[in-house]
Amino acid sequence: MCGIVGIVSSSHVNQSLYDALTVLQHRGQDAAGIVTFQDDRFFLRKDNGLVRDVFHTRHMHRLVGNVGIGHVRYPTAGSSSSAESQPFYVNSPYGITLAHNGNLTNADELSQDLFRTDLRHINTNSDSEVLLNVFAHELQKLGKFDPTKDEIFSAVRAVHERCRGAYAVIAMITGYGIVGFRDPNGIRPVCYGERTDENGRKEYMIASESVALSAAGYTLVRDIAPGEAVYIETDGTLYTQQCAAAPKLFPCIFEHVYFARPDSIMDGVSVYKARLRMGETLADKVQRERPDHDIDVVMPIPDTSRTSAMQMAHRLGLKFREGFIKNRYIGRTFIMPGQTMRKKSVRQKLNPIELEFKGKNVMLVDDSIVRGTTCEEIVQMARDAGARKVYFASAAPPVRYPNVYGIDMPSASELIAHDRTVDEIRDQIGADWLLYQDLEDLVTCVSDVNDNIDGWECSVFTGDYVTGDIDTAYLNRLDEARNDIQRSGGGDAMSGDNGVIDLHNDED
Ligand code: PIN
Repeated sequence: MCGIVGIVSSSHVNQSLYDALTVLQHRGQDAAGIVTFQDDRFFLRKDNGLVRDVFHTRHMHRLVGNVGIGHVRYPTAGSSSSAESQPFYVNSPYGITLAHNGNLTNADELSQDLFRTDLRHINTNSDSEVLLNVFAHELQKLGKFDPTKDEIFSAVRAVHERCRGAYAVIAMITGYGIVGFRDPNGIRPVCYGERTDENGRKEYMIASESVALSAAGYTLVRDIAPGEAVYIETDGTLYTQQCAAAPKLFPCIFEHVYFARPDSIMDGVSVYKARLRMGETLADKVQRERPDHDIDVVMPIPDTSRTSAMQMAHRLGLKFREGFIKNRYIGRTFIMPGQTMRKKSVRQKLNPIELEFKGKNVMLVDDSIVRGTTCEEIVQMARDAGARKVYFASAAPPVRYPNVYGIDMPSASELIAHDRTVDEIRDQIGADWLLYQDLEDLVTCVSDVNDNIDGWECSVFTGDYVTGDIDTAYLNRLDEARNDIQRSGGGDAMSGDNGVIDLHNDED
């Protein structure tokens, strides 16, 4: 998962891009980057790390210009090198940079086509570099010195024809402007907003989540429709066009479960409201399953589940208590992602308030159970703190299938719910009762707001992939690639570790 932003303004955009990336930091803490342009030159700074660590004053001073885009990256298997941080750049045509959230499901085939037919070299394992080169190639085919908006839209149309999977994209065409587009199923979110400067000139921001707009004083205009492109020229002129043959809106339901900030509105749906409803439907399930339950207190596992847990407690007429305190300053970590480290770090991240547990039957609420390792630790912590019985509720249904649309879900074998019944999972995590949200309930929680939503991308719960191109062979290949990367410890040809410097990056 990643966060993307693009701005066309009447003044320098460096600070606003930085602020927006900070607001979108929850979408990715692994790497960050900003590119701007002024007088036909672009300026790029990107590296691994949090936004506050990647950009220093000297970088910010160099990021001049009224147009720019930015990216924050979530760590995924095999994308840990700084060379794979975004935005990516190609020099021809025009000098294009691109920030992408999502995952192309046909990246391997496209990469081959780009190399053999389009004569383009891809230097990383990133599908975002593939996507950028497809877009660049389609623009180059037009062979024009000065691209018109219709030509830019026709290049996006060609991207939709060639690329499959999930992609919310913001590209910057040096000297011309920025273009934002969304895959024909609208799986990943992206919206745009506007504000007016003191001289009455319109300024625009495109971003993954509406919270980035509101925090910067932009008013949400709307989400970019599936398949649609928004092109904003350097002078602030905005054009939109539908570029897909048969667009459908199937947003990723997991954004509402976990990824998005609660103060965002996505495709018309308030994330906060959806999470409140998840708490209500969980409470109703408690009443259905155990009308004579003996829960004393409902507790969130901070932070995401807090909204649902609060509403669940309210609906059940029970006490809501903070049983675990999260260390806010654990964010910067030198520990590489991995199962053992993940387990160890739980106790550094969360600490129980014993008096809330002593002798009580506690209902712990989390947003989801993925690998189950965290839950196992947390259940044990609750027992160690003196709980009599430990119940566990997940605001999402069992996660049983890998995600192929840009959420870094482990391979099926690592998912605790894959090939396990709910009772088996309960025993595995050591809880006295395990309660999962029903999928129909989850869908209800995000529905009834926007008639344009054709359905929800729920593949991690159902194994049904909306793009229709995912089969067992694909998932097996994904698994193997993942294992290979984990065995080799990641890395690629342009990582700084190999002594090769990315020429376009504003290094230290
Ligand atoms: C964590 C949100 N949430 C907690 C992410 C843990 C699954 N995990 C998904 C639960 S926070 S596990 O609120 O953003 O801090 O099942 O893989 O162990």
